[in-house]
Amino acid sequence: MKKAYLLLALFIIQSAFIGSMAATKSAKSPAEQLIQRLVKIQKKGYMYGHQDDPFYGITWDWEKDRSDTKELVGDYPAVMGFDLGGIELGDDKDLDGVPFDWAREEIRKQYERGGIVTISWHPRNPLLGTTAWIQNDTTAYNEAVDALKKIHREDLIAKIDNPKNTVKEILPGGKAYEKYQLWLKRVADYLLTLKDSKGNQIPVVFRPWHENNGSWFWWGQKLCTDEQFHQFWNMTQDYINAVVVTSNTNHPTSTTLKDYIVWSYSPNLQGNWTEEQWLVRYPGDDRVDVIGEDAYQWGTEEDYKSQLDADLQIITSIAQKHGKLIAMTECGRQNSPDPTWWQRVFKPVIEKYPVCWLLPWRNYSKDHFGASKDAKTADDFKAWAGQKNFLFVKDIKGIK
Ligand code: BMA
Repeated sequence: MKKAYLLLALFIIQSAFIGSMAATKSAKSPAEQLIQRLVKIQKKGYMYGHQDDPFYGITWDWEKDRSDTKELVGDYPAVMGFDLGGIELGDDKDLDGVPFDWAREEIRKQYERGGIVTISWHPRNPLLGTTAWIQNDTTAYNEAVDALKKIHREDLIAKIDNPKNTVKEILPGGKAYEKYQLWLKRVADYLLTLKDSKGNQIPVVFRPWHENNGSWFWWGQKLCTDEQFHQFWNMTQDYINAVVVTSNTNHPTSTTLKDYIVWSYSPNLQGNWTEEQWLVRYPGDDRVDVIGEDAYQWGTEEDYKSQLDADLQIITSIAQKHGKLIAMTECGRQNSPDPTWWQRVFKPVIEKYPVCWLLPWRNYSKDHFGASKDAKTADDFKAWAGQKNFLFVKDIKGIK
C-alpha cells in the first residue's frame, strides 16, 4: 500500500513538474515570441517591407496573387504593411480602397508564409469627421474665425470646434470621447478577426499615432500637449490590449490582444533630435517594443542623408539603452526619379545602424515608393536585394 502511495505521489510531483515546464514554455505570449524572433532576424540582416504590397503596384491594381516586390526579386516582402484607416467608421474598404476582408486574407497568407505583418492607422478626425490630415480643417477654422471677427461675432468663435482640440476632446470628459471609444472597439473587433487557418490569433506589429512630431495629423505635435498625447496613447493602447481573445488553442495562457500585439512608436524624420527631446512623447519602455521613424526624402539628397544619419544615431542609442528594436517604419523617394537612389543614397546610411526592417510606402499609378520592375530604380534595387543580409520572406521563414 505504502509503495503504491509513494509511486502515486512521485507521479503527481512529476506531472506537476512537466506541467509547469509546459506552462513556462507557453507562458511566452505570441507577441513576446515575435519580439524574440525579430531580435534573431536583426542579427542576420534587415528585412524589406512594403505597404499594401498584394493589392496594387505601379502598373496594376486589385489583381489577386500579384506583388511588385515578387515580380522584381522573386520573393515577397518579409514585412507587409496594412492600414486600418476607415475601419473606425465601419467602412468595408480602407482609405486607399483596400477591402478589409481582402486585407484579412493577405495578413493570414503573409503570416502563414512565415512573414511579418505591421499595421498602421490613419483614422478620420473624430471631432470633425474629416480626414486624418489636419491642414484643411485648420484652414477652414481660421477662415471662419476671420469671417466672424469681421462681423463682430466673437461670441460665436468659442462655439466652433477647433481642430486643435481633437485629442483633448476624445479624452475622458471630452465631446468626442464616446465616439472614439466606439472607434477603438471597431479596431479591436477587426484585430480579433486576424486568425490563421487553424483559428489561432495572428501576432502583429501595431503602429498608431505615427509622425506625431509633425503637425499634419490631428494627433501631431502642435495639436495636443505632451500630457494629452500620453493620455491618448495610453487610452488607445490600454483599451486594445485588454480586449479578450477567445479561440487561442495554441496559447491558452495568452488571453487578451496584449499578448498578440507588438507596439511600435514611430515619429517622423526630424534631423535635430536630442535624446531628451525624442523621449518627451515616447510612450515608455513598458508600452513600446519597436522604435523607428518614417523618413522619406522630400528635399535634397544631402539634407536627407544627414538628417537620417543624425536621427538613426539618436534612435539607436535610445534603443540600446532601453532594450528596443529599431525600424524604418516608412521610407522611400517618391516616384523614384533617381535610378541609383537605393544603393547610393539610402543603403549606406541604413547599414550603419541595426535596422530590423525598412518599409517603403505603397506603389500605385500616381505615386510610388517601393521596389518594382516598373520603377527606374529596378536594377539598382534588384542588385541590392541579392545581398545576403537583405531579407525577404524566404530568408526569414526558418528563423523562429
Ligand atoms: C499617404 C499617402 C496617401 C494615403 C495614406 C495612407 O502617405 O500615400 O495617399 O492615403 O498615406 O496610406
